[in-house]
Amino acid sequence: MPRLITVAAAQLGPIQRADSRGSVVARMLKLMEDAARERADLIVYPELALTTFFPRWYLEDRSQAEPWFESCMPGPETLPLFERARALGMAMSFGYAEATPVGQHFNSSVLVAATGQIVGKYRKIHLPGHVEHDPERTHQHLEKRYFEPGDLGFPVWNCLGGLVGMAICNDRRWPETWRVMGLQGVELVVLGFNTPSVNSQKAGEGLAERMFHHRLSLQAGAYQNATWVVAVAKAGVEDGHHLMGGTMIVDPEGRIVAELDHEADGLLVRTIDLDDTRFGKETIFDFKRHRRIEHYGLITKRTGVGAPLGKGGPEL
Ligand code: ING
Repeated sequence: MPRLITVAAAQLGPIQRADSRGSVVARMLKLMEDAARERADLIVYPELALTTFFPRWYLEDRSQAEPWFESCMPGPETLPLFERARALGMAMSFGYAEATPVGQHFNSSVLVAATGQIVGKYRKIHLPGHVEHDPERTHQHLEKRYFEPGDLGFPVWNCLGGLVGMAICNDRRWPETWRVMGLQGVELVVLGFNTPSVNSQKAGEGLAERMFHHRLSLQAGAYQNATWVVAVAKAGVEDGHHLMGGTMIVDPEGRIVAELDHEADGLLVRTIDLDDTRFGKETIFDFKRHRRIEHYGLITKRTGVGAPLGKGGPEL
């Protein structure tokens, strides 16, 4: 019996620094109505979906970034999203900047059931970029200045009749992200991203290379863990800074089954069968049968590169 769910990847075009949250929520609600017309069970929005990608701006006084953060979820400006999604019987996921009551700051995402209840929260673990202003860079990428590394791990939740996990942007570049969810049996990973189309430290690396690494990361993660992936961009030019598109749906064999080819607000809707993950999980990536954890110790013992293990001669 197939386990079908209709997913809507809801790409957002650019959000300018001067744009109000209300104007962004209105755009998100329009996409939700469009998704409802296509009978979507789940709508997925990008990373930092409520604001411009503010980590590009250096603020001497970090407290000046507070207006970009949500101190409660839902809050007065995001409640309409929860209420409409519940009325439409649609689950949703979106990214936002989270300020906690005890003064922590995370790049977070929520998974909300069709009942309107938050079933899961994820806090971005792999934060790219830097803390202080870097004059060597063509543009700043200050996620390490404004956010702390996530402290919730990479959980997977029972939702929509399957096992759903979340990741955010840079997380997709790290195989550990995928494998930890794979070891929980994940069947669908939803992932928002805001990816600058140029490398601030490598002038020659432009959109084509960025898109290649984006696809490579998603396809590898999907294939090596036999999971569906819905990856959703915030795209376009924000205050002169270009974010790439690349909203796409990847199947458990690592194939890109659908992709948006523009950088505006837009939907990509597909009905996927979570049972399509079974073959990979029961054969080539039957982790219980094939993995050899006795040889993987370095992965959790070492953070950075250390001494090679080879003794410089035949090991036997
Ligand atoms: N953005 C980028 C991303 O990982 C980046 C940062 C781009 C890091 C390219 C390394 C290479 O897609 C976010 N928000 O993580």
